Amino acid sequence: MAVFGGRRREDNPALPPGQHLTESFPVLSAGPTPSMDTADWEFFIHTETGKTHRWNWGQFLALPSADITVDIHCVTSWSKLGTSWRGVSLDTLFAEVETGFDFVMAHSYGGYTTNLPLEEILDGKAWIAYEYEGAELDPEHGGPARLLVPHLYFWKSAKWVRGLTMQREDNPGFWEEYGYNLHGDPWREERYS
Ligand SMILES: Nc1nc2c(c(=O)[nH]1)N[C@H]1C(S)=C(S)[C@@H](COP(=O)(O)O)O[C@H]1N2
Ligand SMILES: [Mo]
Repeated sequence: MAVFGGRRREDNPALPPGQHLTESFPVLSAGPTPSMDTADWEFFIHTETGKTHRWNWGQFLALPSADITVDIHCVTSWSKLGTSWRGVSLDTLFAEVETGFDFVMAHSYGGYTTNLPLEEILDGKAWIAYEYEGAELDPEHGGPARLLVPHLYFWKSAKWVRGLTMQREDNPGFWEEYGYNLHGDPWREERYS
């Protein structure tokens, strides 16, 4: 019997524990895909002082953008390596935001929410992505724009993102209320609470 060289796919060092590779791009949505006209789109960051920073689609696209190539990891165990996106860094969006709160709740058109520590979305770790593989982001994958937080399980990457509300405590979002982990680091297998 021939012994083949090379690694078993599941031994790939880019794969977090318990994950397997997929070449396809599965769609995971808890509800219907909202139909969003970019003319009505806006993104907000709301802070504890009552101040709301807002960007409409034109203002958002005028911000400096970045090309990002990252691996993504869904808690249902698929991982997809080397996905490429264009988006606006959360560092850019937070540049003029003053807050003393350490957590955010991400809100999506359609009602989905997910909670994140502020430090997990700053310093080059998260983007609002609006292109995937060089084309505008498909609505079923979160277009016109989605949160992209690739170092955490992909449920944290809110599709159809609408804004972020600063919160004092790490209150749970949609899946976290159902028992998903508050933090969601795939390398530590923080799947459930
Ligand atoms: N608004 C919204 N965002 C969401 C979800 C959702 O149901 N609604 N599902 C999450 C989950 S569980 C995953 S794995 C990814 C899936 O993104 P994809 O459908 O582009 O693969 O989106 C995340 N963001
Ligand atoms: Mo997921």
